[in-house]
Amino acid sequence: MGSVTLRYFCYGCLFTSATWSLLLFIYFNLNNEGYTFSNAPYPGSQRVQWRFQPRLTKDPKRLLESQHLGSASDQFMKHMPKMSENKLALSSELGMIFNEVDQQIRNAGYQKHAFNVLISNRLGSSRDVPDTRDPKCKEKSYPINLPSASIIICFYNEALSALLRTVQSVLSRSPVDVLHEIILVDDNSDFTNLKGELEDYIQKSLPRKVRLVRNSVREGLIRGRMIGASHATGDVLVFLDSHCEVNEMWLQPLLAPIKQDRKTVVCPVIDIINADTLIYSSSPIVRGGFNWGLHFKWDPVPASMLNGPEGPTAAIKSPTMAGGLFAMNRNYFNDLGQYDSGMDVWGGENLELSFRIWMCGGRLQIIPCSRVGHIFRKRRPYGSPGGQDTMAHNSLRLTHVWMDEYKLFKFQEQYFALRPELRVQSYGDISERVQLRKRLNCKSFKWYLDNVYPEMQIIGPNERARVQQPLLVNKAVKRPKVLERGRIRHLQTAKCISAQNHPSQKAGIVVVKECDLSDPDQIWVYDEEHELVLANLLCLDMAETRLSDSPRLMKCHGSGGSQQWTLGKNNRIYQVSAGQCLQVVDPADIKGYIAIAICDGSAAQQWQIES
Ligand code: UD2
Ligand code: MN
Repeated sequence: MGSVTLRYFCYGCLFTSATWSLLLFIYFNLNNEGYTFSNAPYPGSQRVQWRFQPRLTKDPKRLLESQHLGSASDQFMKHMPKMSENKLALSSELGMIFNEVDQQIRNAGYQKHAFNVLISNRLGSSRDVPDTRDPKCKEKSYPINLPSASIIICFYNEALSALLRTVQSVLSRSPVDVLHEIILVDDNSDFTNLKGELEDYIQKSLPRKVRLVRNSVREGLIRGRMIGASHATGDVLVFLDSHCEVNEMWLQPLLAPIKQDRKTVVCPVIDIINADTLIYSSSPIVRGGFNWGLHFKWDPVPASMLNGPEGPTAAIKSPTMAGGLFAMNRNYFNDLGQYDSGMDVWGGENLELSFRIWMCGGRLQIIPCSRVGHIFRKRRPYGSPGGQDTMAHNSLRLTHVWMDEYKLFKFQEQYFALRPELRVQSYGDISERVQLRKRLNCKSFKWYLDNVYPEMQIIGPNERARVQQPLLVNKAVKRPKVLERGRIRHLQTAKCISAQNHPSQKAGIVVVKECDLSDPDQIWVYDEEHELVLANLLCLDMAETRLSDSPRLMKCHGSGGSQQWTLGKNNRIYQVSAGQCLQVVDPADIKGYIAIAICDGSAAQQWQIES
């Protein structure tokens, strides 16, 4: 009797544990597929809101599309040491140089593209980006029957990984039924991977709605976009640069106002993708203006526009657009005269189109609930085929067509004073554009200034322009929070990082010296901006163009880059924008020189912060 009870008891246990195992198995599997922690912050990105996001979409069509991503990122990952995708995303050291190949990719990338291509390649063809929209945007709803969109991306010698990320971000963050097509226009690039490899990728990994058009000669971005537009069949044209990443729900807020009024042209807010770190961060809400040198600039938004009933989600009337990112009804684009095809390569087309929109009966808006990131580079990595200054050529054309009497006493006066040779430079035939202006019955430039851009002060020849707002710079007002405080000891030599001379001396280099526990001038602060501040005075800084120099002390600038360090694994101190690690040059040398070098985990590269 006893043994029977025992037997049934054992069966019971077995059954219960099998049920539990099954339940646990189901739980973990579902969980795996459901949510992963994405958007791990890089150093310096603390101001950005990070969030949990479903990694796999429930929409089968989009699921199919997202499965294609794997192969391309694998290819970009081939120089990466073995790390799981998740670890990589969580790593704050995405730019770390591990070997000569990495160094080469990084150097060639800066030379050819003027941004960190090593990081771009490691990110691969897709990643999550922080949702930078105002929370109120998430409460907005949009009509179901939105016009269909043709996305036009014209590129010249773009880094393949950046181009593919642009395309993949559009594919994964646009509603399938609204996204009519993506037209890539190759403006006769020279780089070989933009030929076969790109074609292969499009064929094998992208849906049919992505098409590639090749220009047989370099046309420049203006005629290039017109060629793209001539192939498009969607209701609305959406232009993007080839190094963008669109954000969550970016498209609907652009299409809705165009659906309501075909003559409304809209721009998203252009978020910042840092050229050195590829960190995606939010831009303040600003609008487009210009100065009399015909350079585009950002202006603050008049407070009255932000305090309306729609609050921070309201469309903002903008006198001009930056140029790269905007949406416009396709027929309206054609009716309004597309672009001036006499303009070459780069520059001025954005102001020309902005003036034309406003003066010929349309309007231009910035839509704060639509956000698109753009890699802002410090220089343009290409020239024009004949070496001409195309910005000057294009500006001459636009001033003669659109600026009436202002071209004489504003633009010419200011511009020609600095560039007298332009007085005699020919700018080609503008008669067609002048006729277009007549045919469209456009208003005067004075009307535009009075009604659209009254903030543009009429400045006399000897008056100086009003102080302008800085461009897209997020400056820290408060000092960032301290994470650690103490001496930084080099483990191998047991010496501490100190100023070679005095810690208040700007541009003075740092070296290792005997640690002196009573010396406050050896105390470093490591803060949440990833700055290393010595004696509460200056920041540890790397001259960006001369990586072979010693690290030095400079005024803290609060914008990362040359002053951004991470205290990483293996006791290393990693310079984020250089992708290298801090080391003592020669442990035996009493001069104690410090430099940055490829991170090899050696004893010379090991440090500890001691409070
Ligand atoms: C800004 C605009 C850009 C354009 C320009 C003025 C933004 C974010 N960007 O400069 O779109 O309006 O001002 O002209 O507002 N490209 C070609 N062929 C060329 C040269 C460039 O296809 O001969 C492509 C290039 O690969 C890129 C796009 O045109 O995708 C814009 O060029 P950019 O990124 O060098 O211009 P950017 O952002 O400095
Ligand atoms: Mn650009």
